[in-house]
Amino acid sequence: MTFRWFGSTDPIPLAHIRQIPGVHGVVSALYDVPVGTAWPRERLERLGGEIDAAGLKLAVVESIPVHEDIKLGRPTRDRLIANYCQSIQAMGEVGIAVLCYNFMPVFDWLRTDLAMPLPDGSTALAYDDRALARMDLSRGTGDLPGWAAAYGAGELQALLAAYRDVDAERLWDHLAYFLERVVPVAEESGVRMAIHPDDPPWPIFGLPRIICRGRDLDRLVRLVDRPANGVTFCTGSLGALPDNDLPGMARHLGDIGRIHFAHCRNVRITGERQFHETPHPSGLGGVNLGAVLRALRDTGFSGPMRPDHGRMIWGERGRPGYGLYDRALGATYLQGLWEGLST
Ligand code: DNO
Repeated sequence: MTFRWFGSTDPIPLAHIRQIPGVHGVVSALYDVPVGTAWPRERLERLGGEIDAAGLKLAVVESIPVHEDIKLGRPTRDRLIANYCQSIQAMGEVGIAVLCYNFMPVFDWLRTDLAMPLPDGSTALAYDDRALARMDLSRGTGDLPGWAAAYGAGELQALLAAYRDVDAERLWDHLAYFLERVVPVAEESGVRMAIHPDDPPWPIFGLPRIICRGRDLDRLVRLVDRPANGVTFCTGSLGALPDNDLPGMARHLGDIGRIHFAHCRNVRITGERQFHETPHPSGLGGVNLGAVLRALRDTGFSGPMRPDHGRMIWGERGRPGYGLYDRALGATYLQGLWEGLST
């Protein structure tokens, strides 16, 4: 079992993560290396050393962000892909076996409400496509909830304009171009690539999103049909689409050995392109985590797993979705399920 840690700026110290029963691995990244630059091996070593000193192990890098020029297929992509390969080689040298990344244009995961009150007095992340339509992008990403806000107004408008020429099929071409070059390097370096599904799993702001459904994950693994080209099975992202049969998808991808990382959380769909996050247990949301874990176990999954977003409970304040308490409850719940399946 692993737990995400945002490095020295994370309000949760490694010492607290160490006290969550059964959590031995940490999922982290070098957050201050500019996107597109190769990650220095010494920096990764230092991060790994800090985590080792806390009695844990750096198990997964999440993420090395993919530069927009690669997703746009611009001529600069070759240099950027070479840098990406260097970062993967550095991971291999330091002994980190899994890389979680995504191929979402401009925005990573996105919510329209970071603190939706639930009846029990906790708050959760929520998404509603109608609220998204009211969001104002004219001032850049500064006001948007969710992740490292990155673009000023002019820069964002220019990027959105550049994507007008990139529809879903072109984005697939650009993903294939990237993976054809990166997967062989990952394979040689002993690193498994695990693409994160798009979250939410549909186009936003007119930008294509292509990793949303079972058939997309199938197409992804076939783009470069090598064991190192796999997925992060994120139950929350995929679970926001009612026609995604998560246990079936997990079974299929697990059978062919392409699930390299599992993100486990739960969501409740409340309308068309509208959902909110819930506590992890199956009975409290729309995702049957018991059935997903059963599929993972039946197909021999042995990779890292982490509890994904939690609610804010017990008065905790912190990084939306990434508080300590509810994720720790998730970690123990998931281990209970797993133990139940193993006995
Ligand atoms: C959200 C995360 C994502 C994920 C990236 C992977 O909480 O699961 O931001 O880290 O999409 O590249």
